Amino acid sequence: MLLVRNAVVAAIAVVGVSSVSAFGGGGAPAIVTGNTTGGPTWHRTVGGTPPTSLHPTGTAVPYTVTPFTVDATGNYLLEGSYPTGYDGYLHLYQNAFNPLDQFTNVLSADDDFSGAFTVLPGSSASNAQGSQILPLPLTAGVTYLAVVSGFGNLDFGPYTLGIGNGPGNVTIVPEPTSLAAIGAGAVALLARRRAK
Ligand SMILES: [Ca+2]
Ligand SMILES: [Ca+2]
Repeated sequence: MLLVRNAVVAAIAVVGVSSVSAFGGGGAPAIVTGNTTGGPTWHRTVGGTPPTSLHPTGTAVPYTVTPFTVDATGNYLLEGSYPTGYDGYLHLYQNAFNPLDQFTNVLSADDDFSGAFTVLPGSSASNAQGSQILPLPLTAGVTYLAVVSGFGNLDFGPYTLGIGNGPGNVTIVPEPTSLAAIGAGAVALLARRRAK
C-alpha cells in the first residue's frame, strides 16, 4: 500500500515537468525544465549531505520529483536554475521519495550556489538563488530522484534541472507521459480498494 501511495505521489509531482531533453554521446547530461507552481507540497529539510533537520519555515513548499538513472557508476553533479528569481531548493534521494519521511533515502540538499554552473549553460551570477549538489557518487542502474522545490512556502515557479558531468549518460525515467499513466492506474486501484 505504501508503495502504491508513493507511486501516486511521484506521478502527480512529475506532471509539472514540461519537457525533457538530453544530449547525445558518452557522459551526456540530462536537462529538464519544469514548474513547481500548483504542485504538491512538503516540509523540506535544511540543506546538507545528508540533511539532518527540517526547516522552521519551509513547511509547505511546492515540489516536483524527477526520477533518473545513470549508466556508469561515478560522480555526478545536480544543478537547479530558477529563471524568475524565486529562491529554489534542490534535494537528491535514492530508490524512493516519500514527502512525509524526509530523512529516509536522502543523499544531499542545497539551497544556494554562487559559482558558475557546470552542467547548465551559463553562469549562476545573475541567478543567485540557484542550487548545486556537489559531485556525489551515483551507482549505475539505481533509481535516483531529484526533488525541486523552493526555500519558503511562496517560492515556486519554473526551473531548469541539470544532471551530469559524470562518466555515464543520465536518463530521466520513466517518461512523464507513461508515469502519468501509471499514476492514473494506481489512483484507480486505490479507488477500487477504498470502495471495498
Ligand atoms: Ca536557493
Ligand atoms: Ca536562498
